[in-house]
Amino acid sequence: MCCNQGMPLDPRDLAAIGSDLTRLTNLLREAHMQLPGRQADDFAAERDEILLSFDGYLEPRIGAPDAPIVVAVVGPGGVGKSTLINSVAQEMVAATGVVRPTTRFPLVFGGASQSEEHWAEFSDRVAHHLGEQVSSVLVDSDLTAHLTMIDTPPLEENDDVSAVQAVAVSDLCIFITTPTRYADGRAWSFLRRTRRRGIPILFVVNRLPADLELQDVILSDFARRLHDRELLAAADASLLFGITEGLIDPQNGALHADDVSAVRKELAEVADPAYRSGLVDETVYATARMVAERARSLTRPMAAEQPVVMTLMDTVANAYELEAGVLDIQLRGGELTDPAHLRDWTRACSGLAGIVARRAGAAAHEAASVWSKLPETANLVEVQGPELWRHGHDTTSAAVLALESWKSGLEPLARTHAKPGRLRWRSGPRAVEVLWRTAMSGQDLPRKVRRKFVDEGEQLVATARAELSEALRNGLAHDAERFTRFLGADVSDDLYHSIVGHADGVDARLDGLAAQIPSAWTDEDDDVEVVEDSMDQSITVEIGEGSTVIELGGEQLYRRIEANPDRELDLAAAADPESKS
Ligand SMILES: Nc1nc2c(ncn2[C@@H]2O[C@H](COP(=O)(O)OP(=O)(O)O)[C@@H](O)[C@H]2O)c(=O)[nH]1
Ligand SMILES: [Mg+2]
Repeated sequence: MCCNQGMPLDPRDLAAIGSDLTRLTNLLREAHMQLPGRQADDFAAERDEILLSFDGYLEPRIGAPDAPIVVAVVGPGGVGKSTLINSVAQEMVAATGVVRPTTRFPLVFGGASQSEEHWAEFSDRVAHHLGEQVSSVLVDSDLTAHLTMIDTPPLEENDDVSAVQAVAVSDLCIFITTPTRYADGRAWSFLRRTRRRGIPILFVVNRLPADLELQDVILSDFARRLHDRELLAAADASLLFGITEGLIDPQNGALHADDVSAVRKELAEVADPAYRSGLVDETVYATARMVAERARSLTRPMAAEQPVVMTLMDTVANAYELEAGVLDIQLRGGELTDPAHLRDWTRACSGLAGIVARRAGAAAHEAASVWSKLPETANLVEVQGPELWRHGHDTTSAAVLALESWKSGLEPLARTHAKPGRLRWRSGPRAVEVLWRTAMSGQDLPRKVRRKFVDEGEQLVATARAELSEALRNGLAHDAERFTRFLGADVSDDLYHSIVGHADGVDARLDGLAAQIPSAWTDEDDDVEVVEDSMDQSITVEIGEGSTVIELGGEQLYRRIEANPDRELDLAAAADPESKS
């Protein structure tokens, strides 16, 4: 099956894909939605899944293209995942059983002869992504020297986390099911997710009845369903692997090697160091395509929420600005401070802070009433309850701090406006006392004091008052932050433009390499060309020019299942109703 595979990718090309992806994923790590809620959660989940494709697979695989092939075995409970692994190994590697679930935690099955360095790196990565409860078994055989398999808990357990993570670190996925389980809707969302990972999926139907006609009916029906969901290149039963119900050897929990010869042969081929690069290139290529495509899709909701974020910010800014304007007018008219308070700074300060808090409360009420009517924030206002409708609990103390800091700036200010030699050091504090009262009361400096300052102290008072107004605004701004805190940190336009730019860059590089990738479909599936090769009695089916090759040879049917990496996928697809079963 290895002809038509093209030249393996040059290591420099692989490394170049790796550095393109490093730049893209580093940008992606900063991507987030600003509006809280379900969309933000979905966004974060999608972003993390894309990053997992890179951290869990692309980066280590590109770093070690010659490391053994990793195959994840996934499927519903009790369909024979563990049995398949034992059958491939012809050894009792994984416990099997009818009491479900027998496989509670992922199990990694590798070769004793694999390089220690590789095994250590791989075990670390698997433990990191699949959890510490992963166990591993090393078996010495020709197959496992270059092949690692991961047995996983049943799909319906643990919200499929183990299976998703196992697929995340693998080169190839074997999905196994049975005639009674294949139509089960539960698996579709998982398979769709697996497809979005960009990994080839090999479909196995275990425990088929011996009747060949019946087998064909079952396999054809499954193939049609898979094709309908774009999980299989064609509605063709020969693209699937069937295993006839056989006797299990109680010694090793395995079927006879002959019963699983097609699967074993396929695995031996993909793992063979001479041809391994075909699968590695293909999976790296498709996964990188998916990363670029999904990264680009993620920028859409980020960009789309910007006008909404802007409106929400404006609402808050306007409400608080209105109150700040009122404070300003009252400050100039000297109406902010009760003349009785002017005798004592502490009273004047706390009285003014109280006014700031009341104005903040009015602004909060206004902003909350607008936010409560907008779909993006209605829930938020409800969840936060009465808190958003009035000023924050620390607004008064924040205003006191702002006023104190204003007052402590008055003496240096007074000195900069003093006529030379007219403000002695000793009289500084005295000037401050006069100045804060003057600023708050809306009046002018007393005549005796005016003489000490340039411009009769007019500029000094104007500046002190402007700074007081600024302090009051700061008090309001502190309160307004309670609203803006709900919105995540600003996302710059640059971020999503950069993500799109880098995703396009990855695509452009992949376009240049597509000819070397056996399954890089460039056209729709109808472009099927059959190339006869009578010499070894095999038929090569080529889908699209220089692209997917499915080889059907002699009595043994070698089948290759490829996922089409070129479809548009976005968040809407991820939220497909079928996935909510
Ligand atoms: N007779 C027979 N039993 C099978 C076959 N495949 C699986 N089983 C049995 O089905 C049960 C579940 O298999 P297991 O491999 O543990 O399923 P898993 O949950 O998918 O790992 C075990 O008792 C197996 O021995 C088969 O082809 N023939
Ligand atoms: Mg099992």
